[in-house]
Amino acid sequence: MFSLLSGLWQWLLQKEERRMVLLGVDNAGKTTTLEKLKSLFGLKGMPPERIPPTIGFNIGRIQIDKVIAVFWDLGGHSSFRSVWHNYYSEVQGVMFIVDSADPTRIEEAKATLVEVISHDKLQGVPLLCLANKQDKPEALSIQELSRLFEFERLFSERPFHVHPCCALQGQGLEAGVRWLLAEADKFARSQSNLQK
Ligand code: G3D
Repeated sequence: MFSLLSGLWQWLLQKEERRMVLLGVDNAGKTTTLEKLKSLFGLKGMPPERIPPTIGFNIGRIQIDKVIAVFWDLGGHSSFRSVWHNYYSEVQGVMFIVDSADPTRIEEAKATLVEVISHDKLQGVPLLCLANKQDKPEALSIQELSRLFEFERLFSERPFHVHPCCALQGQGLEAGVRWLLAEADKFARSQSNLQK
């Protein structure tokens, strides 16, 4: 009887886990986003002035309502991008960060994004594009970014959302991540139904 009750209790407390990769070219703001997300959801994030450039990768586990969201921030430098695909089969969501205020790297960011979404293992996986650094006066608007990235053409076959944010201050992050988590959850459930 005790083991039955204890099993039931553990089942009630058990939290589902959803895994997501945080991608984007270097300097887009991935690590700042991860650290800010940790502090928005009750963990101790690192202050922006102490964030070192990402060598290798960072992991963040955040509890959002009853779900544990695990974020893998894979380094964005071109030498790290070749290993991103090793993580694709494990994830239920992609968060792609763009520096909206750096027009010189938009083409590189777009080419990187196209390569990511073309990968077999990411077919149908929901994608959130965060248009970061919206606090900067020169930041491109969502409309301008959508035109340059051709989002409408690229994302007809998966859940996709582009959201403005300022990772430094945190604006826009919570709404964006909640959208992604809800879609990642739907995706995970559809995958587990397929396996039954
Ligand atoms: P990365 O992990 O994608 O390589 P980082 O990028 O998170 O290391 O951020 C790169 C730089 O962009 C950092 O500045 C960081 O403070 C800045 N940054 C990140 N998000 C924002 C934002 O929303 N607004 C502004 N204005 N800056 C941002 P430094 O000076 O440390 O290189």
